[in-house]
Parts: sequence; structure tokens; C-alpha cells
Amino acid sequence: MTTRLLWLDHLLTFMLTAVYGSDSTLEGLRMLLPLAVLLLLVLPSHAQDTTTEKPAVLLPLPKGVCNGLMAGIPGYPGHNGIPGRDGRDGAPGAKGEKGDAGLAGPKGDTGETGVTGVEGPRGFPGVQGRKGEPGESAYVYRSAFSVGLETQVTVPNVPIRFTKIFYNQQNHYDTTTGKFHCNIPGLYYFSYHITVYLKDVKLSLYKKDKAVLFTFDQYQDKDLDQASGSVLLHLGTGDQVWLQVYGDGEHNGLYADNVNDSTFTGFLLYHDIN
Ligand SMILES: [Ca+2]
Ligand SMILES: [Ca+2]
Repeated sequence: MTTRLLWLDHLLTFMLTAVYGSDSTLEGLRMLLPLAVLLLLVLPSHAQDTTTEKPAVLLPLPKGVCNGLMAGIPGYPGHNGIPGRDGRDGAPGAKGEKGDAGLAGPKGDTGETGVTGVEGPRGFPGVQGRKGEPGESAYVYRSAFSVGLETQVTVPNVPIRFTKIFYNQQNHYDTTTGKFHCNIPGLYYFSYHITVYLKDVKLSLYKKDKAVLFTFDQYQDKDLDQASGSVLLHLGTGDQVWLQVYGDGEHNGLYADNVNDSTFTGFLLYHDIN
């Protein structure tokens, strides 16, 4: 405030001197100074704010005051300055959000076949299947006989008639002729077990009027013998099989009684498919 009063005192002195130029009147007008000071104290001055911003400095008087010259007209505003340089680059910004997923690429090539894996555990048993269709009746493929000798053979070179029936359900063995008649084509098994007594035996198994199997047993006194033979034969429908003594008629020692049997047996083993 003291600086402001001094500055105002100088300003009034300058102005009065410039107008009147007399010391006598200057002293009279100087009396008005307290009024001006009072006015400055009453008026709200924004200059008071400036006192808080800058330290109080005693401003120099304008030039020419001492010489008593009048101040010049304020000059024109100066030109705009040159634009300043570009500022420094700013700090990198924050990381942005993750973008959307791209489109699926094309299908790749087929890879190589992998190594064969270990065999898995055994599975559970499956469901039982349906019952099969009934097969062909087995009865039509049955053919079997088993017969025995009841009387001593006396006539050679004719079929031996076995009349003791063990089995002949299909009647394929004819007891009146002593021949087996084939009704089912297929493979047959034939066998005979005979007792030999008092004479030698030469026995043949015949198939269609031809001897195919031979048995010869020589008899010795008081020495009962047994002889046998067996064979597999394929027969066609109508073929006949029987036993017959061959030779000149002196070899028909086949024998049978209540404790000795001579038997002839045959049966179908496999029938032909077609
Ligand atoms: Ca013998
Ligand atoms: Ca014997």
C-alpha cells in the first residue's frame, strides 16, 4: 500500500506539473491527495489480488517525466509469433480389448494311420438265437439190420439165410432170400462174426453178384473157431449184399447153437446228399 501511495503521488505531481507548471498551485492541489488515498482504500481493487501474486516492486517512473515531456501514443499490437515446435510423442495408450475370432481355415489333409491298439476285453455273450427250422425227417434215412444163423449151412454157393432177427425194423434184410436190399443210396458198413465147427469155412461177402470180401478158417478136431470180417461199401438204390460160401462145397463149417452164434450186421453210415 505504501508503494501504491508513492506511485500515486508521483502520478499526481506529474499531471499537475504538466498542466499548470506552477509550484504554488501545486501545493494547493496536493491537499487533494488524502481524498484520493481514501478513495483508493474504499474502492474494491482487483489490484489487491495482484499483490498476492507478485512481490511489491517500486515501478520506475516513465521517461520524460523529469524533463516535463508528455507520453506518446500507445503503439500498435505486434505480429503473431512463429508457431512453436511440435510437442513430444505421447505415452503409449492402454492395451485394447481382444478382437473377434477369425473364420475357420480349410480342412487339412488326412493324417497317417495310427498304430493298432491293444485288443480289447472279451465281450459279453450274445443273445441266444432263434430256434432253427425243423430238419428233414431222419427216419427216411434209417437202414440197419442185425441177424443170426439158426441152422447149420448145408448148401454151398447160395446166399446164407440168417433167420434169427436181432434188428430189422426197416425190413431191408430179406430173411427169405438172405439178401440185404439197398433202399437209400450211401455208404454202408457190413460185418460178420461166425462160429466154425466140424469143417473149414470159406466165406465171401457179395455185392451185386460179386464177392468183395473173403474169410477162410481151417477147422481142427475138437477146436471150435471164430472168424470175422467187416467192410465199408457204397451202395446205390437196388444194390444187394449177402454172405455166401464159396468153393466146391466142402467149406461150409458155419455153425450155431444155443451157446454159439454166427451173425451178420449192416447199417447206413452216410446217405448220399444228392
Ligand atoms: Ca482155425
Ligand atoms: Ca479155436
